[in-house]
Amino acid sequence: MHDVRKITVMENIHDENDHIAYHINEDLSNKGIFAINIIGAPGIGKTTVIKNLIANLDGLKPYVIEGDIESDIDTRSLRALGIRTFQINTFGACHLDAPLVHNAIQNIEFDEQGILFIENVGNLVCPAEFSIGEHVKLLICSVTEGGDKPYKYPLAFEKADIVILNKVDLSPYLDFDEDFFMKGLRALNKTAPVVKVSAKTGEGFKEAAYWISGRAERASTTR
Ligand SMILES: Nc1nc2c(ncn2[C@@H]2O[C@H](COP(=O)(O)OP(=O)(O)OP(=O)(O)O)[C@@H](O)[C@H]2O)c(=O)[nH]1
Ligand SMILES: [Mg+2]
Repeated sequence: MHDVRKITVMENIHDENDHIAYHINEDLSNKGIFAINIIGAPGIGKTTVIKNLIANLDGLKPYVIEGDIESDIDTRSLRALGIRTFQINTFGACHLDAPLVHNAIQNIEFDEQGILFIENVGNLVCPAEFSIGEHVKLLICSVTEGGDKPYKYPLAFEKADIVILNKVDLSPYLDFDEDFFMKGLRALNKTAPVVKVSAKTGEGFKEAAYWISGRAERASTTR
């Protein structure tokens, strides 16, 4: 009996969240903004990857929302590069949800069409459960965390539209089992491209940015 009630409450929370997320997506689409929900564990390289993607997005105006439990460290480092960045602090919550993103977006003036990167709170579990109005989910993994993550944290892998495998410059020093990783990923997700990158050397970012601009263009032509 208790279990039945719990499921009902969670369904209501998700329904309400998805309703708001739908309107965020509609609003951003109307403004010509393509939103990317960036998901990955703490320290996996989310902020560094965002900086590298922006550097490779020829001519597309970038905006960033930084989601953190506390602090504005990442926001300050992005602003120092001249990137328009807005901070959300969840003060305890382990993920962003649609109401939080909706509030933040109300205060952003999108003066040009472009790409909105939303760096979710560093966590491989909860962010995958909540849509925040994004057009695509970009999952960041790294050779430093081991090849077993798709087996242990399946939802994030199942829902990803693209997977970025970061820190490949460190591969020679590690025992990352890429075949095992790919097998686990493909059991959950047959289509998401996997792009290997290094934020240290810059390798792979042209390809990832090309995928983003292609999807953004497709989204704009289907409006
Ligand atoms: N060697 C190497 N280090 C990297 C790479 N990408 C990121 N790092 C380092 O990893 C650390 C964490 O990077 P961040 O971009 O701050 O990671 P994050 O996921 O945004 O971290 P949180 O916001 O705290 O969850 C930093 O010291 C980066 O310099 C990479 O490709 N290679
Ligand atoms: Mg960060």
